[in-house]
Amino acid sequence: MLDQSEQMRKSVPRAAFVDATRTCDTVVCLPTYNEGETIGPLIDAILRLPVNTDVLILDDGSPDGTRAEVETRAASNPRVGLIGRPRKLGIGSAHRLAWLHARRLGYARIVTLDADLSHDPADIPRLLALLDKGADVAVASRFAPGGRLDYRGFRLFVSRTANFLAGALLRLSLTEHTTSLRAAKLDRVPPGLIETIDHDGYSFFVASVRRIVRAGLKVAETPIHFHDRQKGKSKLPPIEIVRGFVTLLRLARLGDKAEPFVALPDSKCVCPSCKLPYCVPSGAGMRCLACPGD
Ligand SMILES: Nc1nc2c(ncn2[C@@H]2O[C@H](COP(=O)(O)OP(=O)(O)O)[C@@H](O)[C@H]2O)c(=O)[nH]1
Ligand SMILES: [Mg+2]
Repeated sequence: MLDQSEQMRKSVPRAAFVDATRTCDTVVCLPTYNEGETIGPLIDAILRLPVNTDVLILDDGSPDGTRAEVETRAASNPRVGLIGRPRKLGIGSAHRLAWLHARRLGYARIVTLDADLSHDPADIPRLLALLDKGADVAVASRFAPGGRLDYRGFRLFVSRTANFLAGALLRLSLTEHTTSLRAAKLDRVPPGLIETIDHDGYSFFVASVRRIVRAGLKVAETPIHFHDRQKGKSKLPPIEIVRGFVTLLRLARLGDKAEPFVALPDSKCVCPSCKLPYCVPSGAGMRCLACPGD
C-alpha cells in the first residue's frame, strides 16, 4: 500500500526537469511511459554490462511508479539520470529530446532502446562494437538473417508489412526500419538531423533511419531477438499504425524537408515556458522538446 503522501507525489504532474550528469562518453536512453515493472531490472542490467555507459530515462509523467524506480537508483548512482516531462508527449519526441540532450552534454555515442524488455540489454555491447569497427550508426534488426521477432497475429503482420513497405518504398538497403534499438556516433550525425524530425509518434523511427541513410552515413545492422512484452501494456495506439503508413507513403512520394541546423547556443534554445534549453527550430519558430509549451 502506498501512503497518502506517496500517492500525492505520483498523481501530481511535475514540471519538466532534468536531473542528469555525464560520467562517461556513452549514454543509453530509455523513453518510458508506465514501465514501472520493467524499468528497474532494465537499468540494473545495463549498469552490469561490460561497457561503461550512463543511463538516461526520459519519462512522461508515468503515474504507475516508474519515476520512483528510477529515482531510487539515481540517488545512489551518478550514472543514472532522469528527464521528466509533465505528460505523455510521444515516443518520437522523447527520442528527439534524448539526441539533443546527449549532444548538449557532450556524449560521443548514444544508444536508444525500449524500456519494456522487448530489447535485450545484452545486445548493447554488440551495437557499440559495430561503431568501434567503423559504422556511424548501428541498427538492431529483427529481420536480418539470424534475427527473431516474437510477435504474433496482427502485431506480426503490421511489423512485417511496415518493414517490407519501408524497404520497397524508401530503398535504403536495410532490413529494419521501425525498431528503436540503435547506436550512433554523435559527431558523425549532423546536428539537428534527428532533433528536427517533425514526427512525435512512432513514425519517428522510419523518418530518422531515412535521414540517416540519406545523409550518407555508414549504417551497419546486427540481428536481434525481439521479445514480446511480458509486463505492462503497449502504448502503440491503432491510429499510430495508420500514421506510420501515411508517413511512409509521404516520404516515398514527397521526400522530407530535412532542415539540419547548426547547434544553437543554449541561451537561444531556452523555452519560455519550462526554462530548459531544449527548443529546436520548427517551421518558422522554435518548439520545446521538454514540455508541451503551455
Ligand atoms: N517518454 C515516452 N515514452 C514512450 C511514449 N510512448 C511509448 N513510450 C515508450 O517507448 C517504448 C516503446 O513503447 P511500446 O509501448 O512498448 O511500443 P511497442 O513496443 O511498439 O508496443 C517503451 O519504453 C514505452 O514506455 C511516450 O509518449 N513518451
Ligand atoms: Mg514494446
